[in-house]
Amino acid sequence: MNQISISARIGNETFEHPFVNAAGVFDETKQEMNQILNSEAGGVTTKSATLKPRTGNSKPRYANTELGSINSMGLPNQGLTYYLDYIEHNQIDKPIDLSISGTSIGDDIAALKAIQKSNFNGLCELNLSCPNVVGKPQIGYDFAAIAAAMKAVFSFYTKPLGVKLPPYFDLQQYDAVSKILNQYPLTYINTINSVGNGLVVDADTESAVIKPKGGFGGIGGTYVKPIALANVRAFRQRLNPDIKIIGTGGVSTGKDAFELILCGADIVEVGTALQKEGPEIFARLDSELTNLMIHKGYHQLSDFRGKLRDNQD
Ligand code: RRO
Repeated sequence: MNQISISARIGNETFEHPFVNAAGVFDETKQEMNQILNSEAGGVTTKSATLKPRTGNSKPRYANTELGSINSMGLPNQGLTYYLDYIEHNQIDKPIDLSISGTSIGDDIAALKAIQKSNFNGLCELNLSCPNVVGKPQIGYDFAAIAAAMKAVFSFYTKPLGVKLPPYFDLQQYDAVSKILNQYPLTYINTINSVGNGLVVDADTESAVIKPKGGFGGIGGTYVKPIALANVRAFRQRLNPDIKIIGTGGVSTGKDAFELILCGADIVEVGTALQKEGPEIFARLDSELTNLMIHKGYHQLSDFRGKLRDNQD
C-alpha cells in the first residue's frame, strides 16, 4: 500500500498533520490564530495566557539571526478570558492547545481552576519555562517547585494537561524531572522552550540586539536543534509511555521533524521558522516530511517514532 498518513494523537485529540505553531508565535490574537488554523497546521497553540492581559517587555524584544532568533517578549497576551472566549465562540475543527503561564504558581492554579470550570475540554499546556519575566526564575529549573506545582494542580485538575519544559543539559536533570512527572496523569510534555538568557550582539553598533534584561533572551531556531533532539530522546527514555511528547526546537524542514520524531516526538512545533516564513511553512513541512517517508518506505509516523539507533561502529 502506498497510502501515507502523518496523523498523530495526543490525549483525545487527533492531529491530521503533525505540525503546530509553538506557543508565542502567530498566536496572540484571534486573527493570527485563524491564520494558523486556515493553513496546513495540524492545530493551534495559543500564546501563553496570564489571568489579566499583559503588554509584555519593552521593544525591540525580538530579533531574527542567521541561525535562529532571540526573544524577550515578556508574556504579552490578551488574558485568559480572551482565549477561552475564542475557543468557545469559534467553530474550530482542529485541536487547540490552550497555553497558560502565570507569573506565580498561585496564578497558574487560579487559571487552571477557571479552565477546569469552563466548557473547554481540550489540551491545556502549563508553561513552566518562560525565561523572560523580569525578576522571575524559570520554575522548570527548580525541581521542588515543579513537584509542588504538580501536586497542587492534580489535586483538582482532571482535564488533559501538558507541561512546557525548559531545555535540560545534564542527565541527572532528566532523571529528576521524569521521576516527578511520572507520578501524575500528565497527557504530554512539550520540550524544549527557548534556551534561556542567551545574548546576541551587534558588532556594528556594539550593543545587544534586544532591549529588555540588558539584551538577555531566549534563543530559538537552528542553534537549538541538537538540544531539542537530546531532550526529546532523554525524556522518551524515562517517561511513562502514556505521557506523549511534543518536540519543539529548531524545526525548519521536514527532515528536522523526522529527526525529532525518530527521537520520540509525537508531534512537532515550529517557532522561529514560522516567525520567519509565515503559516505557509506548514504545507512545505507536510510535503517534505511525506516525501522523506515515501523515500524511506514508511507509511505512518509510528513506523519510525522513537526508533533512533545507537551508532554501533
Ligand atoms: O513571552 C515570552 O517572552 C516567552 C515565553 Br512566555 C516563553 O515561554 N518562551 C519564550 O521564549 N518567550
